[in-house]
Amino acid sequence: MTAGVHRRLNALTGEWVLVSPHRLARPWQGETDTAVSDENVAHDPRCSLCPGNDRAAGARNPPYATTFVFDNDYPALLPSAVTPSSDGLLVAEPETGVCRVLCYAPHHSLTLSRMAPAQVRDVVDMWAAQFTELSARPDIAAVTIFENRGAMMGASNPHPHGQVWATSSIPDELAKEDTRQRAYWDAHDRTLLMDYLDQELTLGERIVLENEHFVALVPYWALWPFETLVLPRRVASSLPDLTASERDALAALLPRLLAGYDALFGVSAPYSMGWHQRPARATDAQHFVLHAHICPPLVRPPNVRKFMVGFEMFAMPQRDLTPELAAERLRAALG
Ligand code: H2U
Ligand code: ZN
Repeated sequence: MTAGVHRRLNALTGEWVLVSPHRLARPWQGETDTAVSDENVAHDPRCSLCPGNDRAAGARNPPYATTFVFDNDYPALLPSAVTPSSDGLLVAEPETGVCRVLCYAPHHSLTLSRMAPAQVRDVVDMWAAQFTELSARPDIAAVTIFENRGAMMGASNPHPHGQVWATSSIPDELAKEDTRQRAYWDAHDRTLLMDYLDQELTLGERIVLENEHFVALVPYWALWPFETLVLPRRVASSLPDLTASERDALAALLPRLLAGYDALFGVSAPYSMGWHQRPARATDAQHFVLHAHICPPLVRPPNVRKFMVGFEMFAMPQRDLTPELAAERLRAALG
């Protein structure tokens, strides 16, 4: 059935993606084994995230040795609430929250893809600590941890860093996934993402990388050409739920996967990565499995990007390369 044009259901969101494999009849001309050339600067005196440097708004970073978290100097969310307003169809609600910048390492050019697992473990622990702290606050409903990597994805700085935005409401993307997972639990007494993972592990064709506790796969419903989903093998609804050995497994899998992207594209791969964890105030989260979405914008190495325009903006997402082929190419790049 999946040889011709078809649409696939995103089981996590309930949305559809159009798949047009025949448009890829043209041969693949990309290199898959180009050496990754990237600058290697340990400390950039002009970088606002390097240890010891002044930031744009005047604060100075400490001489940090592992990870470093600071409140975003230009936060999109503020602690103070405005008054709600409602005038017919013109509805506005207050949104409060916290935005922080998460520096992964002191080294200015060390991407996650090139970090040792022990360093990535520090990053995993930092992410988990942010979730623990922020999700415990009475004014926070959701904690979104993400990373924009590379100029193509709008990152303002090559220094390895991500962000956390904690909001007083549950953002739509998380709300959709939470609702779908809860509905599946209510209907089947089973966990949607664990059933999905079982099915994928049985089929194998979309699995990219796996270890004792984590699996990376190109989801059946992937929107971006080489999008992956990183999943634990058991129900854990937030990063703090992970045991030490699960955190180590994640810290081993993540840089390998990202290095696979670097090898596939022949450049330090641009991407956006986002963690979905249970809503902060969830008292029952047995239905929710934490996961990361990693979405590189590239369709072909080294720099041909997939544009989410016309039909995607006004109708639905569409892709040519099948998720199965994308997984095959990523596996090949991983060697
Ligand atoms: P991006 O690279 O994804 O844009 O994230 C960098 C964030 O760092 C961005 O939100 C913040 C920007 O506001 N920032 C500071 O808070 N202080 C600075 O001195 C530079 C950048
Ligand atoms: Zn730097």
